[in-house]
Amino acid sequence: MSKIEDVKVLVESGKSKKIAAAVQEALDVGDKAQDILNAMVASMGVVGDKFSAGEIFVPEMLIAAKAMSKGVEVLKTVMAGDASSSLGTCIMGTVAGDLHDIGKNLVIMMLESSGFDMVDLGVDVPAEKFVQAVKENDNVVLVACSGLLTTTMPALKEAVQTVKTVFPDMKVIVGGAPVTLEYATEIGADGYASDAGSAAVKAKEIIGAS
Ligand code: B1M
Repeated sequence: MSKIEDVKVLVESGKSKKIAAAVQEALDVGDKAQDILNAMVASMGVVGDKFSAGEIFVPEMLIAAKAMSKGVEVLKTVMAGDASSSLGTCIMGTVAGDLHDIGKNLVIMMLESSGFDMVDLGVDVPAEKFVQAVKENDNVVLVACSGLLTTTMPALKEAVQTVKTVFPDMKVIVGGAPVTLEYATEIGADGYASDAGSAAVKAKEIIGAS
C-alpha cells in the first residue's frame, strides 16, 4: 500500500496516534503535501457517506475528525506560505449551532499563508461575536464564515447581515459544503469559495489585493 493510502486508511479508521508519523512518512517518500491533504479530505467524504448509510455513528465521525486534524498539523509546517507583508486582519469562525471546524482550519491555513493575519473565533460563533471581533481587532479587512450544516445556513445569513448592518463596508466571505454561490449572493456576502485554496484567491480578490 502506498504511504498516501496508509494515511487514508488511518483517517477513515480514526487512528489519531499513528497519523502524524504516517503523514511524515508520506512526505519523506516524496508525496506532495497537497496530495496528502486531498486524500484526507476524500477520507472524510467516505466517513460522511458511511454516516449517511448508518454504518457508523457520531463518535466514529469524531475520531476520524481528530485523526485528520492531527495529520493537518504535520502538513501545516510544510504548507505554510512565506507571505512577507500583511494584507490585513481576517476574522474567521464557524457559525452558531455548528461544531465542524476542519474546513475552517484549512481555510485559516490558506489565508494565513496568503498574507492575512487570522483571528480564529472557533466554532458555534454567534453573529454578534463576529461584530465584536471586528471592533476589538486592528485593521480588519475581511470576515470569513464557515457553515457545514443545511440547518446552520440561516446562521450564516444572520452572521453576514449582522456584520453588514454594523459595518456596511466590511467584506464578508462565506463557504462550507452546503453553501453555493447563489446562496452567498442571496444573503449579501461579497464572496464565496468551495474550498480552502479558492477561498484564499477569492479573499484577496474581494479586498482588492489580487
Ligand atoms: Co458532521 N455532518 N454532524 N460531524 N460531519 C456532515 C457535515 C454531514 C454531511 C455528514 C453526512 O450526513 N453525510 C452531515 C450534514 C448534512 C447536512 O446538513 N447537509 C453532518 C451531520 C448531520 C452532523 C450532525 C447533525 C450529526 C448528529 O449529531 N446526528 C452533527 C452536528 C453537530 C453540530 O455541528 N451542531 C455532526 C457532528 C459532527 C462531528 C462533531 C462528529 C464531526 C466534526 C468534528 C470537527 O469538525 N472537529 C463531524 C464530521 C467529521 C463530519 C464529516 C464526516 C466531515 C466534515 C469534514 O471535516 N470534512 C461530514 C461529511 C462530509 O464532509 N462529507 C459531516 C472535511 C473538510 C476539509 O471539508 O468541512 O467541507 P469541509 O470544508 C471544505 C469546504 O466545505 C470549504 O473548504 C474546506 C476545505 O476545502 N469550506 C470553506 C469550509 N468552510 C469554508 C469557508 C469559506 C470557504 C470555503 O469561506 C469563508
